[in-house]
Amino acid sequence: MTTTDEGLDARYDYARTIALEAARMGMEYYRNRSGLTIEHKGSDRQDMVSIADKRLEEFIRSRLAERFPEDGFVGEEGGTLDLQACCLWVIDPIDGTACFLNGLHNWCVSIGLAIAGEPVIGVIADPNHDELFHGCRGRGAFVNDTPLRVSEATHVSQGLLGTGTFHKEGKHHFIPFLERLLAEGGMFFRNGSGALTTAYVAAGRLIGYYETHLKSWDCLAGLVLVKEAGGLANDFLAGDGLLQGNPYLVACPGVYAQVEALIGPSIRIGQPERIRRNS
Ligand code: 2AM
Ligand code: CA
Ligand code: CA
Ligand code: CA
Repeated sequence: MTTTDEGLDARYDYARTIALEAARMGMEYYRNRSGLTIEHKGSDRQDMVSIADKRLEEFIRSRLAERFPEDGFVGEEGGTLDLQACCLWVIDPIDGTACFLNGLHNWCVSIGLAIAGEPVIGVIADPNHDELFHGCRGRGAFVNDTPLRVSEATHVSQGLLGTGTFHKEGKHHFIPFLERLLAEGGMFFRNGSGALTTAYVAAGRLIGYYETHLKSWDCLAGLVLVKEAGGLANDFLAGDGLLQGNPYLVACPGVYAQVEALIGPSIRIGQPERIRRNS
């Protein structure tokens, strides 16, 4: 890692500023969403995008490039820039687009930073609930100014598990997984935003979160929060996870292994990274 503490501080501060600005822009579009033209990505009618996603990504990308021209960038709507850069921003301008376009409040702006391939900064701005989730490796994770801590649950029956799937990937595994979860006395939660669901795991509101497949812009920022809040995560960035995505599991330490067992061997979830706990 070549970035100094000063460089990290500057990026952490700036990411929070940009996320709040982008979230304010997002709210303008959200209030006027009836005027937005909705496009569909591919053949999945649930997979939507509008000019709001594209404009917010352009905004975030240009603001980052102004301040940190040497950094690389991966965004859901705009593709990639300089993947070899040591500091790589991984952003989702609107995570929860289907909610956004349907008038549901579960959407956010997600900005993550990986340094030398490791997630180190995570910022998730939820303007509908005035919540700014943020964390930086070794410095803890917070919602606004309140420190985050994962749940103390030791069994899936003791809380709610975030989960979800796409039509095209993993759907055959998903229903059997839900059946096993319910049989154990567990309960599922889906809000349509991978970033917010991950932030809720960090906050202890959910005991964990499993998706059959996520993209890095859905969860890289959130991974920092979960790790800093004492949670476990699978090796999501293994292989070509950064660009192609992977199965995804984050959970509090007390239920991680149980959820992994419920997922079963047909989905390769990978080893959890051992996470240091803040005291
Ligand atoms: P998005 O709103 O940025 O596209 C996990 O559910 C993630 O997948 C969400 O964060 C959401 O990100 C995306 N998503 C949800 N439903 C989807 C669908 N039907 N097709 C593609 N992406 C979807
Ligand atoms: Ca997303
Ligand atoms: Ca998105
Ligand atoms: Ca999308």
